[in-house]
Amino acid sequence: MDDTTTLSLADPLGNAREATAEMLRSRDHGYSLPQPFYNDERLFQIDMQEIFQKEWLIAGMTCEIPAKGNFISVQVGNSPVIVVRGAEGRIFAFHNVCRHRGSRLCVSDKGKVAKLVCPYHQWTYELDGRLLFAGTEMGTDFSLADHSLKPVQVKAAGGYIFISLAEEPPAIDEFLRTLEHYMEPYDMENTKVAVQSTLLEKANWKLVIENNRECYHCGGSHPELLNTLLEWDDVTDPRASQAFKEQVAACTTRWEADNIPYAHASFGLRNRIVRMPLLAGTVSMTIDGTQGCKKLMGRINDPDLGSMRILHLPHSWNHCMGDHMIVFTVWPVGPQETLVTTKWLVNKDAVEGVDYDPQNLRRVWDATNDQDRILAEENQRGINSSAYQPGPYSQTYEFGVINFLDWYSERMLNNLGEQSAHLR
Ligand code: 3BY
Ligand code: FES
Ligand code: FE
Repeated sequence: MDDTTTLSLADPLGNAREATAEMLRSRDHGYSLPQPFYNDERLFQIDMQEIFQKEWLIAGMTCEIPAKGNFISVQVGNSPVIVVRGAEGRIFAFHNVCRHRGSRLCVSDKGKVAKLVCPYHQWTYELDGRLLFAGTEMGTDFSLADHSLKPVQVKAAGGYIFISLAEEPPAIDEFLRTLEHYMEPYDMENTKVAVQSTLLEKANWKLVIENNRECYHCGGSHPELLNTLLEWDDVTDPRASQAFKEQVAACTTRWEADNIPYAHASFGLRNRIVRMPLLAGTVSMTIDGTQGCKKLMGRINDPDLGSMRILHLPHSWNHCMGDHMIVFTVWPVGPQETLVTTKWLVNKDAVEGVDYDPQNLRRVWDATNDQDRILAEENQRGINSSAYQPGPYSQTYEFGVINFLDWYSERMLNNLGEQSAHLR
């Protein structure tokens, strides 16, 4: 059936789109958002359509699908997506939706298959998405070629796999080239996920990101993290002390000599990379600040690389140290429900129980994630009150939150504008 002949329901979100745009146009800059942005079902649907289905998202790491037939799957709002390694090392991404009657093809988070076989009636697809087999029951004029899996845009760089459900996603290549350069010392093809976690938080995804974008709350909540993390993201931070600036100068001289990228790189407000030292005398985000993995990553031979922080809006932050790296991704589930996945990566040749103890590796961020979960959930509970009104962010402590909301607001207004232009 031709798409153009399909009947469609009138856009049930029409009024909500207008109201959303208006609330963003009239919001108080530097203040938290009006309540519906954090708890309304329609606004959640609009976030999904205008942000998560249009942006590039980090589906996982290339080292998670090292061989032909390896796949990982993710859930972008209502849309399940599968990322699979095909022939000749190529990475493909597809909607995880069978072209017969729509069943999900891959039901697990990861695995290995020879072909993609639907569990419902066994339609069988090649790893490049072509339908190979639909039995003889479909009749003689059935066309296999017309029923390939629907592709999803995919790009890999620096060990990361980015997907986008948009037909024309935003430009990302310049950031990816830079990411590739910054990740070069890590030799990402020779890494592995040592351990991972999934945390369901009863809070809107924007509260999870807002919480991550500031360390105003760190002193009150994160004793384990503060054993090693210095909260300043840059020497330009007005709160940065002289001692910190001197530490940065000493570290960057060493990194420069080892050809380890560190300089601040920004791509609008969407992406940001910078390497910053950890607390003097510590080298890794472990409870005591010592290495969590004895074997360093890639070509790295100085364990003291601080932490390279990578921000990718709308949904990921990362810490790359000398011995391991941590990848965080945020997946909205509902207006007040969000999944946070954390992956700890180490050198592929590091031996569990000898070079690293996964329980030790994960301890700091397990504690931190759970503390942040509680903060986000309490934030959500208060915001749901009839008494909530947007409150002011600190310009010095919470500029990262202001930046995130500026980015979000700009994207939403831009995308909602496109929408109404189409309807006109
Ligand atoms: O991701 C981080 O390292 C920290 C945790 C809390 C604030 N954020 C910048
Ligand atoms: Fe997939 Fe029938 S729904 S084979
Ligand atoms: Fe936190």
